[in-house]
Amino acid sequence: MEYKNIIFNVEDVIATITFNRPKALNALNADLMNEFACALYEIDENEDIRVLILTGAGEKSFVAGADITELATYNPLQAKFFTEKGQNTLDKLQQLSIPVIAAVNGFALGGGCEIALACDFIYASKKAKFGLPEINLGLIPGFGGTQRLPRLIGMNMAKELILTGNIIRAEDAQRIGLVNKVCSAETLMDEVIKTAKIIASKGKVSLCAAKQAINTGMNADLATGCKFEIDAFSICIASEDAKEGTTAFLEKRKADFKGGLKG
Ligand code: CO8
Repeated sequence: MEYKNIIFNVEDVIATITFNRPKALNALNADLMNEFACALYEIDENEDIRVLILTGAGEKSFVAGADITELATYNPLQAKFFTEKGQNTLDKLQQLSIPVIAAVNGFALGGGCEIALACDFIYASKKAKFGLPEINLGLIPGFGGTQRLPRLIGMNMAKELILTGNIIRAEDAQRIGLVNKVCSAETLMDEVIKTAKIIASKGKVSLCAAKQAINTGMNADLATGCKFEIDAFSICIASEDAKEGTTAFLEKRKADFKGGLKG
């Protein structure tokens, strides 16, 4: 597919999707969402990709939310269709077998914040701002924000952000557990790539298993989560990567994981 509203780049084993409508602060219109969904399927098909990074084009914004010019024209049926479609895409993002890092370089508002919430973790530049300001439009979050935000930062903190529509700075987002690391604007991508490379150097089977075990456990009771962990651990032990990792330790050398899900 030819991408016009995102830039999809793969370098070595790290893929980057850059939301690319800088004049509209990378707001999510229907075309961009379709391209984003296609890119996620492309990534899923590519066994060589180990980590995905999401970021925004321009200096000002990650994603400033759904495109309000489109949103303003929707009737209830269209709103249902587009929220369902958007939620399916963010579910796909969350369930992607590889780890996903959001590099939030500016505004992450509404749907933009919800995309970041569906990533595995968030690094932000000092210039980043987070919020779910839909309440100011007479709306509520529609891409999973009412569900993922309380799971991440706790119910009361999420209620305050969603009910006030307040926009918070990166440092405050880090303080409440929304953001893992705050960097200068100049070093954000270097820091994200550094972490992506550390993750990419691990075995793919164990990366996928760890992510799936955490995701499954967060939506289940402790016993179910632990049971899933037993099964996932048992699958890891049979992989080439586990043979290499344990042998390398015993031979006192650095493991060289070849990766691949067939491993
Ligand atoms: N949609 C469309 N255009 C936008 C958006 C947006 N979300 N955000 C910014 N823009 C446009 C502006 O209209 C402006 O365009 P133009 O230059 O043609 O006038 C350009 O981007 C630059 O924006 P500003 O001049 O406003 O820049 P400022 O620095 O003054 O302000 C803000 C930046 C604070 C980010 C401001 O633009 C703003 O408040 N934007 C809207 C943020 C918002 O409310 N986001 C939530 C949207 S709703 C949502 O995301 C729901 C998700 C689920 C929906 C599911 C249904 C499908």
